[in-house]
Amino acid sequence: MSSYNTPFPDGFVFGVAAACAQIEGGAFEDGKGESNWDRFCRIPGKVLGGDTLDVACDHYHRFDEDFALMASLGIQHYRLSISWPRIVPKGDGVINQAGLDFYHRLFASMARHGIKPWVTLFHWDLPLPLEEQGGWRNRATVEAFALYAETVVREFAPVVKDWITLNEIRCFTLLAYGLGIKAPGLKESDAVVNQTIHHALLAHGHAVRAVRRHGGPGARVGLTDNSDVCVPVTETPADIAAAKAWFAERNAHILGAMHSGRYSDEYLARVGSAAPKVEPDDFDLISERTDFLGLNVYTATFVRAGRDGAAYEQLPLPSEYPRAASPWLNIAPQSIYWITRLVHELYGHSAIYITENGCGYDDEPVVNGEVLDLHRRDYVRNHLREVHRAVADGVPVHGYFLWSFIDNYEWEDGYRRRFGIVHCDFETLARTPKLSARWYAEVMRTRRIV
Ligand code: GBH
Repeated sequence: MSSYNTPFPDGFVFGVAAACAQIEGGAFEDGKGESNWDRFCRIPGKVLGGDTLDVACDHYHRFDEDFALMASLGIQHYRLSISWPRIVPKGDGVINQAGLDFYHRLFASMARHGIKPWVTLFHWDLPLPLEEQGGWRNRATVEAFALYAETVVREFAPVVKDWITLNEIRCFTLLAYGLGIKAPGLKESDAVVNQTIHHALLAHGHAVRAVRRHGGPGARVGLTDNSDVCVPVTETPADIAAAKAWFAERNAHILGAMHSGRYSDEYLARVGSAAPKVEPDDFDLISERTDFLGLNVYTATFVRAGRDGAAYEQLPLPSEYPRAASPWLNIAPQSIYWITRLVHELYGHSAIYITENGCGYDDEPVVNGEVLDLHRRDYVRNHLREVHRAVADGVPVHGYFLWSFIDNYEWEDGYRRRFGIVHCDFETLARTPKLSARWYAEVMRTRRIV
């Protein structure tokens, strides 16, 4: 039983998240190489308004100010990512010392402000030369990533303890090479897409090994997945069983493969001749033990018990179902309860972190120095209540990172779509904490849903 206003357990982590390409800017500074996204955003029609990542929130030059703002809100945990093209500009073995120096300054500033880093090694920005050699379609990218991961983990092991290997495999494989929405914007066959996913899983395994070998005492590592999430229409055994069957099937190629050390027979039968090519020992790497699982949760599909022996029935969402400005973002707070519970039941994880949860809107003006984003306050509050319920039910959810700290470059939606709890004026680059930031500060301070 969850009484929503009891405190979260000691040790439960509250934080905020962002990613390098989306906030840093400084896209060509200090030796940074061009990335797949630096190129993609310049192809007419690919990104709303032709927005580029060149300046973004200018976090590259303003991180000290940003960490001071975080500290003033009581934020003690920040999930960020490191830019591969800053560290290895050409994707080969040549390291850019100025890139490493930048992150040393950044981590030092975080330490001064009492903020703990949770570092993602890859959040979609790939050195362009690797993209030009096939990107994630090419197994050589896996080797290049292994080298990069090892370099970064070795370098920052003294100051970073919590590592996330990759962010959202689906987004830089299926959406990038299959649906063509994200860089490099291709529409390849299912076979090619499945191969990119296999390569991503291998890259994940290499990063796990890099942390084991070079992370030092206390280092931990996990994947951040954007699993397909479902909610049982009623919380009855029949609908819950249907949700579980749907979840296992829809996540067979990533979470299923990682946790069982093979592609399941059902998955292989489903993809048929589009199955990925697997080399001997691949699954030793893919199924390396991790310390936690990160989950990004935004939206859900409703599922109920199937008729005539079907394992489930997936319901279409009616047009009137509540959603954020992002058309894909249907607001179903129970999603966060069900994903954590199903992941725990299916794969036996003992530590789960919500590494992203949040909502994007277009019209959030600053009026008299304030942004009254009650819609976001409600979104986060309703999701946190479901996290609280999961914790009360014994699901090992150990933390929650709100996406995002600040309005930023929302990939193909450019700067129009705002996910931040801090408003960014993209003309003046002025920061204004929104009402949701003040509200979340109070949650973090009291460790209760206020
Ligand atoms: C996350 O992705 C990212 O990690 C983060 O960088 C991003 O800013 C944030 O969320 C907000 O979007 O196939 O057309 O229906 C979110 C995950 C976004 C995945 C939209 C699926 C659906 C596109 N998703 N997407 S579509």
